[in-house]
Amino acid sequence: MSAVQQTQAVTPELRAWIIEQAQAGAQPEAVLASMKASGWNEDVAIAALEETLRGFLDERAKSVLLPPPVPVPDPLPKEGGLPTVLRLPDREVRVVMAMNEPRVVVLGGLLSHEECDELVAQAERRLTRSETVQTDTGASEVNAARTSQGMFFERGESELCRRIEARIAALIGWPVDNGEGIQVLRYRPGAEYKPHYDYFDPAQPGTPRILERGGQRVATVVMYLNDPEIGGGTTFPDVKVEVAPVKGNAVFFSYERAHPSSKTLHGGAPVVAGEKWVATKWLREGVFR
Ligand code: PD2
Ligand code: ZN
Repeated sequence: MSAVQQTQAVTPELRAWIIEQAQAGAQPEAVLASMKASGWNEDVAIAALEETLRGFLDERAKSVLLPPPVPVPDPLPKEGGLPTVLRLPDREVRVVMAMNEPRVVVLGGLLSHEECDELVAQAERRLTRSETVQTDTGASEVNAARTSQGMFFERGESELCRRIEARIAALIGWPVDNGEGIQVLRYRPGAEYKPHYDYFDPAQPGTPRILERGGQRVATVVMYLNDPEIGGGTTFPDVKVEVAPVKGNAVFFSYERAHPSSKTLHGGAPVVAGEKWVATKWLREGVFR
C-alpha cells in the first residue's frame, strides 16, 4: 500500500489486498496495523476489514460446507431452445413452463386421463394415512405435516406402472431401475403437505441407512391424477411459484445437492374444495432395490 492514503473509500484494490493478506495467513490484527500505518482511520479500516473478510469467509465456507453437485436427470435438451413438445416413444408431452433455480419443469399431458383414472382405481383400496420417512431412525411414521392418505406401488408392479415408469425414464433420461415405486396420495378438503425437501437430510443419523438403497434422491415427478376444484397446488416457497394441479400434467424438479441451496423446498397447498390425487415418482442416484 502507498504510504498515506488520501481517501478513505474501500476500493476494490483495498479489498483485493486485504484478501491477499488473509490468504497469505496474516492475522486480521496485523492487517489492521499495516492499514493504520498507511494512514487509514482505525474505524474505517476495521469496517473495511470486517466487510471484506466476512465476504471472503462466506465464499470459503460455502465451498467447504456445500456438498458437491451430483448428476441429475432432466426432461429438456441442454441446448437449442425450449421445445414445446417432447416426443417420447409412446406419447407426446407438452412443455408448459421451465425454470432453472430451482430446476422445475411443468409438463402437459404426461399421463392420459384414462391412465390417471386407472392409477386412482388401482391405488384406492390400498390407501392408508400417509407416512414419511423418519430420518433420525430411518423408519416410516405418520406425520402431522402430511394430512393425506397414501400408498406405494412396487416398481414394475402392474402393466400401468411399467408403462408410466418407462415413459418417465425416456422423458428424463434416467434408468427405470433408479426409480422408487410410484406413490399415490389422496388429499381431502383441508389436507395438505407442508413444505419440505424430498432429499434425505445428510445431517440426520438415519440417513446413511436410507441411502444404502440407491443413494440420494435427485429428482421428483409429481403427476396430477385429477382436477381439484380449489387449492392443492404444488408450491415452491423459496421462489414463490405454485404449480396448478391439472389432471394428466406433472411437475418435475431436481436437486443436484441435498441442501437448501437447491431451493427445492416445496409443499402441497391445502385443498379447499374437491379432492386431490397425485402420483409421485422419486429418482435416486443409483439403482433402487
Ligand atoms: O401433492 C403435492 O403437490 C406434493 C407436494 C409436495 C407432493 C409431494 N411433495 C411429494 O409427494 O413429495
Ligand atoms: Zn415432496
